[in-house]
Amino acid sequence: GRTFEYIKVSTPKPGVGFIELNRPKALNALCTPLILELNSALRTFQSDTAVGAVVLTGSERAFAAGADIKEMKDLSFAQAYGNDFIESWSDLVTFLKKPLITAVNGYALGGGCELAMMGDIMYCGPKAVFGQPEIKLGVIPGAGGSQRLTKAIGKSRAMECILTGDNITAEQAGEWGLVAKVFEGPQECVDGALATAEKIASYSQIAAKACKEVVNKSQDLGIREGIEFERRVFHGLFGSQDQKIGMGAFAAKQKPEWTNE
Ligand code: CO8
Repeated sequence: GRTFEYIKVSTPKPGVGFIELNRPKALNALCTPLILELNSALRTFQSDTAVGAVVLTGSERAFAAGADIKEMKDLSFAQAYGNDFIESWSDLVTFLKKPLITAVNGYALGGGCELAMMGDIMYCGPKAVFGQPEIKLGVIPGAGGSQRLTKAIGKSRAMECILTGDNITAEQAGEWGLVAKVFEGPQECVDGALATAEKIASYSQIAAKACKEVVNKSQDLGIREGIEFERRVFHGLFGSQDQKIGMGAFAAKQKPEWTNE
């Protein structure tokens, strides 16, 4: 495969794509070339039929300490708006149809917190630190933080975090449901993410894709429309081979052999 400068890419378990942010000198600050590499790796995993789920992590010290402040400090409004600065970030969530687990250790600040929240499932280690410190730089979250953090932990807590720039601890993240699980150590967190990804990848990719799609719809639709959407997708799955295989295997007391069709 391709070699990257700012990320490490591997497939450590069956069906699992693994990306480690690797810009240690800048605490994985998200410079444009890093984001382009990340997009490229995710695109490759998206089209690789052997990959059923993806894990994204950083280092023990930092998931990512934010967008690269040195890169953006001299941007003018015309450059930021005119060139749609950071618009390519949103690619990350819109094109990846496979489940993405983000495993956070150390700093996940600003754009780093926003990137972590783009994960379908978030896990963290005991020393994870989440925050949206943009107000200290004279700006605001720019890659979805105000929306995703508010959905995740509620308005009052999100306002407090975003208006003060104060950090959220791993313990708070666990209590408030920002993350699905807080692990005992950084390695346990990454291993836990890989194990969950392996489990997801052992199922029909068609079913996993549909699960992700319907849960994500709950973020955009009202409850009645969301339930109708879910039912249509559920009905649609009766057109898949994997529905016949999965239910047939249950009835025959056998293990299903998915075809992803
Ligand atoms: N950008 C650029 N360089 C960074 C960043 C960053 N976000 N964070 C850390 N670095 C660099 C430091 O400059 C330093 O480099 P050098 O050794 O050359 O001086 C190196 O990483 C190590 O950092 P520190 O020496 O500061 O390490 P400490 O352990 O003392 O502190 C902190 C760690 C607390 C994480 C500290 O580095 C810090 O506060 N970093 C900035 C955090 C921050 O403000 N993040 C938000 C950035 S704004 C943002 O993300 C907006 C998102 C909007 C959308 C996306 C736009 C692209």
